Amino acid sequence: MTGMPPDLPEKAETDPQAPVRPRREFIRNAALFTGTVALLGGGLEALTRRPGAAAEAAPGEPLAQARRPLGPYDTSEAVTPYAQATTYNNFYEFGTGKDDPARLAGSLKPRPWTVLIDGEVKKPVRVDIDTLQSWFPLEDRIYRMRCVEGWSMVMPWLGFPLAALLRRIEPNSKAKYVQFTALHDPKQFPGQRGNVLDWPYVEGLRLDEALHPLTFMAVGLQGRVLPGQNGAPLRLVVPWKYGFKSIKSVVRITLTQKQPRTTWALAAPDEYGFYANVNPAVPHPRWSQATERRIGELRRRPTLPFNGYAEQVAHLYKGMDLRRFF
Ligand SMILES: Nc1nc2c(c(=O)[nH]1)N[C@H]1C(S)=C(S)[C@@H](COP(=O)(O)O)O[C@H]1N2
Ligand SMILES: [Mo]
Repeated sequence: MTGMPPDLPEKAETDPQAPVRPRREFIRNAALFTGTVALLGGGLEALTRRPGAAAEAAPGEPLAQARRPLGPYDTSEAVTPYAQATTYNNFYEFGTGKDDPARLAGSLKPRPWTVLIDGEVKKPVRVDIDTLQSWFPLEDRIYRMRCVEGWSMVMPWLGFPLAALLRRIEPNSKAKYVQFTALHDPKQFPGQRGNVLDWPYVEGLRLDEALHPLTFMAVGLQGRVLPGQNGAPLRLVVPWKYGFKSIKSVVRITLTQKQPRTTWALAAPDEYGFYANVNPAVPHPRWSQATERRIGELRRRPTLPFNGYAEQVAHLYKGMDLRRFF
């Protein structure tokens, strides 16, 4: 599928020669701009430390409310309003339009849901999502999210570090990578009735990336149960990589010896790589990565190396040619 433009860039925003953004879009953005209020300062409203709480609530329903100071992994930047974070999405299993996921997410049934954890591990397991969630205290993390298309958001996730799960299932000495597989079910995912991508969506990380404390498995967003359009009931979040690495609706986590195949690298190998670390110095072959538009803002802002997480993660890539490992 070489002719197919993967991760369609927002033409009007990334390509200076594209037609001027439709007026409708402009008005929407202006409204967002004035509506963007920092939810932080005193702390984030939301989140629960009660294991299993997310399982009892319906999607979009508030979880137990709590306030807390910002943690070491949180950004203090203004959180993207929930209405935007849940209506402007990439989730090709529902379709390629930004509004397809929110419109069609009702067909996804996040319960019951089983996750298989297997491969090079000492304790493979097939586990129900509610049981899996109950193994860990739920934490929250306010992360930047940067899509390779050139837009970004600030997302308050609720979930647990992937490292906690990996410690529990114990990778063996052959394990070098982690592969993630999303649900493949055209009955629940209308977009899978076509072949815009090879299904199921797959992603992967090197084991040390997977074990990094920033690498997160989300089950909630902004204090609510994760909505279908954001990857219910379980999605990966890797904040220093382009958004496509953060695979949604995960059903399988497999430890492997070899570098796993990943959906976008398969779809367009000259445009997307396995590592996909956010890097403003390396343009996508068809557009620059130097700047981004934070959803809700009018002006573009500079994109930061590793999406602003260089201090925490740059050491993972010492000695690697970062241009090559896009
Ligand atoms: N299974 C699956 N996961 C996916 C995608 C997808 O199409 N299918 N899109 C990715 C892309 S390109 C981005 S930018 C993020 C968007 O996450 P969000 O909609 O929660 O902001 O999800 C990623 N995870
Ligand atoms: Mo993306």
